[in-house]
Amino acid sequence: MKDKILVLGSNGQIGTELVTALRVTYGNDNVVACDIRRPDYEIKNAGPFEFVNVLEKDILNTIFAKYKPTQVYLLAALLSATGEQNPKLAWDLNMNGLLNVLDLALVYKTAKVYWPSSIAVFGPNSPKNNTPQFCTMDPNTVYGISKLAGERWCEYYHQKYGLDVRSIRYPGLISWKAAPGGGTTDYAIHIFHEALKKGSYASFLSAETELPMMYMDDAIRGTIELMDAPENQISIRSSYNFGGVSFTPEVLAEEIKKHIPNFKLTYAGHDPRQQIADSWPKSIDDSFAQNEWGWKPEFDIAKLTLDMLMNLKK
Ligand code: AKB
Repeated sequence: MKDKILVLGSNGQIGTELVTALRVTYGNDNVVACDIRRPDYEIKNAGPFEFVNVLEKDILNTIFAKYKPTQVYLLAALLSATGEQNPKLAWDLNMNGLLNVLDLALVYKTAKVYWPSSIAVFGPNSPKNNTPQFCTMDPNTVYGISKLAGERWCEYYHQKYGLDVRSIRYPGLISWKAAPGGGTTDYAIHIFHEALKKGSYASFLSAETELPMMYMDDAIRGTIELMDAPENQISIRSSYNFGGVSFTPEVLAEEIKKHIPNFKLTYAGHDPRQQIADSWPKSIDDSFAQNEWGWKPEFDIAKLTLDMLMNLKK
């Protein structure tokens, strides 16, 4: 059967790049971009686009009926920082959006569903260094709580109904094509824009705050590799730990200085995102992803810094 793919939340930081990558493999007409906002010119003109709010189940149903997707990627979500500004909306979107998609995937016999989780599922009592796949998880943001609950739902739909649902716990994602979506890790994108524009950046996280990060090229490749992996290589149906690099604002600033020698990092002062960052891991043990479906990141801090600066300069 020919693949037909829905990407729900296609206009966001991940969706923008995922749609393009999937269209290269599956053909423009077979990847349907869906969002509540009008997409940019490139996405809209390359292939099909539908206005969809994942909370409107009837409309979502008509989209499933129209395309009968073999794969669905659900990316629509509120992230950690914006989630704290509107906790009820974050819970509603992150949870009911997922449940609507899982239900419709069963009705329309969708072969595979992808749903992203996050390092936000960990909390203040999770181990901070090399955080393992299985450990204490006590998230204290509504985003983290919704991601942890979502992971349990994914595993439940797999165990109870046999749905082939796959997931990754993304670290902070660094990219230049689309704007970041309101997360705690967004400083690692703003810093590049400001370095080129002003030669300085006032960070909302303290200089020594270490967090797991990943370049978007790695994240897109890893996501598609997980979706392409044979079913018998996937033992985890909640969500896989997924490692890239780990660094602090200070270490990233040092790397930027190799290209912009006068670059200055300052601290913007108290920000609620610091508390969120302090509750998250510093680094991730992703040995399940490595051993089961061969995950290996390609971008270290030097390579991603060079690529960000080169592309943003253009
Ligand atoms: C955020 O900061 O909220 C996201 C994430 C780590 O899931 N980038």
